Amino acid sequence: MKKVLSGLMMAALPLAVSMTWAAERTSETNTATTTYLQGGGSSLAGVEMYQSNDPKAPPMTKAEFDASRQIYFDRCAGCHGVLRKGATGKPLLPQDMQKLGTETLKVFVHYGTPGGMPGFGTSNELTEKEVDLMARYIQNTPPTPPEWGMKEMAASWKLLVKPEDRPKKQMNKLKLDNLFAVTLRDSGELALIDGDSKKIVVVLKTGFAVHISRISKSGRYLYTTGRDGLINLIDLWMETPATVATIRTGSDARSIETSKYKGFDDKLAIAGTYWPPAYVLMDGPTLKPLKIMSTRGYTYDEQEYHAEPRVASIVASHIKPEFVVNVKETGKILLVDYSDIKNLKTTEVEAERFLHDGGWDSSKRYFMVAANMRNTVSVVDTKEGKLAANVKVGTKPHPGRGANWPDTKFGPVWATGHLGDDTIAVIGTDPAKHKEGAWKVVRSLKNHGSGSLFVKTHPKSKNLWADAALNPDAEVRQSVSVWDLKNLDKPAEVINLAKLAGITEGRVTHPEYNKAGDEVWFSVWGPKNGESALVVMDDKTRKLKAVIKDKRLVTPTGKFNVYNTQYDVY
Ligand code: DHE
Repeated sequence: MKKVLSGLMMAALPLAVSMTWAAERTSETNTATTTYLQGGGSSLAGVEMYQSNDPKAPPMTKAEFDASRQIYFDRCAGCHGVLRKGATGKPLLPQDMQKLGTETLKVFVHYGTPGGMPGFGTSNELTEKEVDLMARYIQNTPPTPPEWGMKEMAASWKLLVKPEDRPKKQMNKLKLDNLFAVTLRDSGELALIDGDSKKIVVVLKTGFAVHISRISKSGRYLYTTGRDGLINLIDLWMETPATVATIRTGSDARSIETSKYKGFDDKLAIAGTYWPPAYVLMDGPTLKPLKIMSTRGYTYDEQEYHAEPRVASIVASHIKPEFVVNVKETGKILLVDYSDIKNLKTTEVEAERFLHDGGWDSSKRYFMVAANMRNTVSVVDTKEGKLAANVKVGTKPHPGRGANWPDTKFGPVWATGHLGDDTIAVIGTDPAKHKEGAWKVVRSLKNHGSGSLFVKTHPKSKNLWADAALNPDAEVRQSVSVWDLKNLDKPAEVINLAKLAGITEGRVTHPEYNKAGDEVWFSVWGPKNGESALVVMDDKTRKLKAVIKDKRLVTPTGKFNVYNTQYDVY
């Protein structure tokens, strides 16, 4: 904390110098990354919380406090944490903020910091009045959002169609394993699109700033989570697929998964929450909440207590009855054995702090997860239940679920792109037959820019695709790179997909293959009130195959092909 404060103090003096310095040094990529980390904003903004009356803090009226709270949860909580204890951003504890004082804090909020905080005043995201509000707000005690226990969860649970009232067989003619679930982020909806005809089957209402979808082991049920913790369970067998159950698992959430070990097909679901920091095990076909486990605890390294270690990615093992639960701030990976949830056994693996997203290696024994603020990919050996390696990669790795292929030189490999640089790190994943390259970066490919969110390939494909969706340059963020996996020494071909879709605004993101592995779909993620599209590329020829445009496709981002998600094909 001392270090943080002295850093802040140094930057604050003299004020005029610091103002120009901060403005000049805040790089555009940093800003884009920070904006991304703020994401859809926290759904906590609307939750009732109580104002403190710390006599040392500058006074605020209730209206001012409520307005600031809303701004804080929309724009700041993603990085600084709900309780302001720090996450990817610095801690903002009232006693330290009071030492800096309102005028200095206004400079930080207005101009940003060299560490990557955007200038909220210079970018016109906040007015002068709002900057002043925020400078005062962070000197006040952080209000604590309400907890969310079994009582609240059970009260929010809606079983809309009981299992016994659901179809006994598939009632529609859809080719379910080539269906795509597409996140329509800003409308809080999910579009189900037929992968063959490219037609929208249905658009379903989901949670706020809906985030990801996962498929049950049988491929019948689709689960999706909103950032407000609302889970929708969708039955794909109904005449028109529809939501059959919902539940609020918390007030801020990102992850959902279902049991995939044999004998547990469609049995259990698990959701992770940012607030309260926890995961909950649910009955798969109904979403009835069964058990809530808090993730509050001590950081793996310094053994300091952390009050809000958020649950980031969760994956289901295919080789054991286990969920792999990644706890961001404490840097712990929990292997949760769900075979007996009354006597829950959990293996706690020390990995690295700031765990975020990740996926399986091709053998599905090793889970590879980005600890983005530590420039590391942590590898867990789920067979042995221990850390296999912490691999140093580039700046802020962000793989999505990553990409696996048999490399011509290094055998099985897995790759991640980076938010903070323009490289793709290729890591060897076969310690048995390719020991030399195992858990090392064996290749570093050059992407067409920094700000990559997702990479993807398919076992049937000879291509690797990467986006650069957060790049500040429009041409770069609207383009993708594609490499020939048989000749990775050859530079990538760069294709502007937004142009192919005839869209001028927006970013291109999240490659996802169809079941056959001969098409790759990208989202052209336009503004909420503007035009968006999905672009389907012929994977073999790398030529445009289709553009899907529809008024209902509002801000499409993630796409989840049923078969590939069901079997973790990537
Ligand atoms: Fe995501 C996955 C968290 C912003 C699109 N995102 C994930 C996962 C986590 C996460 C923990 C892994 C889930 C899992 O596998 O169980 N995302 C966060 C954030 O905390 C963050 C940075 C800020 C926020 O406030 O939400 C954030 N994410 C975004 C976006 O802005 C993106 C680009 C657009 C959107 O729809 O919101 C976005 N995140 C995605 C997608 C995945 C994802 C498409 C799934 C990737 C996959 O292929 O599995």
